[in-house]
Amino acid sequence: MMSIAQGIPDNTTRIREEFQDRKFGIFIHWGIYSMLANGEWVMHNRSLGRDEYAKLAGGFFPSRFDAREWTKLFKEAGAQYVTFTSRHHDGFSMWATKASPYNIMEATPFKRDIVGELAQACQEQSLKLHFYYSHMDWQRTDYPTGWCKNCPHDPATTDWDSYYRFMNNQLTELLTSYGPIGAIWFDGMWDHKEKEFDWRLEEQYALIKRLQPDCLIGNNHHGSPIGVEDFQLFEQDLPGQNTAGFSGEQKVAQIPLETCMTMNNTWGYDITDKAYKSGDELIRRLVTAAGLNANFLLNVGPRPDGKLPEEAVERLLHIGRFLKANGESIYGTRGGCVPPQAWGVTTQKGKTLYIHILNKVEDGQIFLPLTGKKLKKVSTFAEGTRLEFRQEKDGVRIFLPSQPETVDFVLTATMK
Ligand code: FHN
Repeated sequence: MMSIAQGIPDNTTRIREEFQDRKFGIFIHWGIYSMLANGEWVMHNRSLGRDEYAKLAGGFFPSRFDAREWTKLFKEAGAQYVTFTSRHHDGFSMWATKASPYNIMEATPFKRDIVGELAQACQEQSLKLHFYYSHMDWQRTDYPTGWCKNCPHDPATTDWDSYYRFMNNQLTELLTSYGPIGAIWFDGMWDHKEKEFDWRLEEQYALIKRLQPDCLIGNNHHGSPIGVEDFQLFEQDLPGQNTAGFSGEQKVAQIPLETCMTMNNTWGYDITDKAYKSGDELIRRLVTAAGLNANFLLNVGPRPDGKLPEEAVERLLHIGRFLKANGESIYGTRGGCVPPQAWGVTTQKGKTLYIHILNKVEDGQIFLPLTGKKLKKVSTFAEGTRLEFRQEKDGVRIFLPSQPETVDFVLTATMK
């Protein structure tokens, strides 16, 4: 149902808020590229021809894949949703698609519907399932080649209408075969930087909303949100930053936000990439994202045998322990009314302000620029110990006990 006044579906506020409440998700980059153990761009980066690359599928047999083991771990990590690469830029589909034989059932000896198994396992753990779906395709000959020219397409076979139909058929399958889907997460549109290229998003987005009105749409086009997109994406950066160079000119929009990030430097499995951020560092990013009103989508790149790298498992369990103890100050919150400070960030739920002290405070006190608001009570979140505070002209000064050696020293403040 559309609200005529606004031209956006009536359920929009509800589904966006539910998404914001979930706060923490797991991104999974997995495909036949994992066999080459050099990231998900290996086909492009090593200039592998499409025919040669496609032969990898014949050897894809992830004998240790167990969707239930994954989702049990994600749940233990405190995640509330999972975003899975149904089809990445290499064009290989990880489900039983009828739109192309280049898929897990027909092109591999594995012959198990990985998306189907994951959908089932997510449902069992009450994890929302989101689908990553690449707009760009390095394999299909009807895809009009853009900026990524490693697999040049023959102009004679390029056929945008056919490719567009193919994508919509696949999206229809994904949205009609695997139960309720939380979001479609597009990527790769930046392959066509020329303004006149028309991706016909309006029609595609309408199809998604028609098939599943509660399905959110996000698009990693590295620009400001377009049309009915429900959430804005930031890759390897927190909202407002552009250290990784993917955020371009986009300004932080007034819709839900999501930061996606790798644990090491690569999305797909890379056997040499051991540059993992520490568990504490990942917690800091998650908490900072929450303070900036954003969800945090943390990536894992499963190995070709279907197991998750041990480094990833260890970090997920570490985050899980933190969220078990401190989840109340993260889930269901929004960025707090105090903007990020040198000492950390705040999150908020109604009149409760959660103060996350992420950095060492030298003089035993922190100042909250809280104009026009007064505090009733401040205590430590873990023990509930009452703390002294002083209302000043421009805010509130809180006097801290000795700072514990934890990554996030959480305080709870009640506002009047
Ligand atoms: O090219 C992809 C990349 O492989 C990965 O999927 C990331 C995830 O945000 N997005 C693209 C780069 O923007």
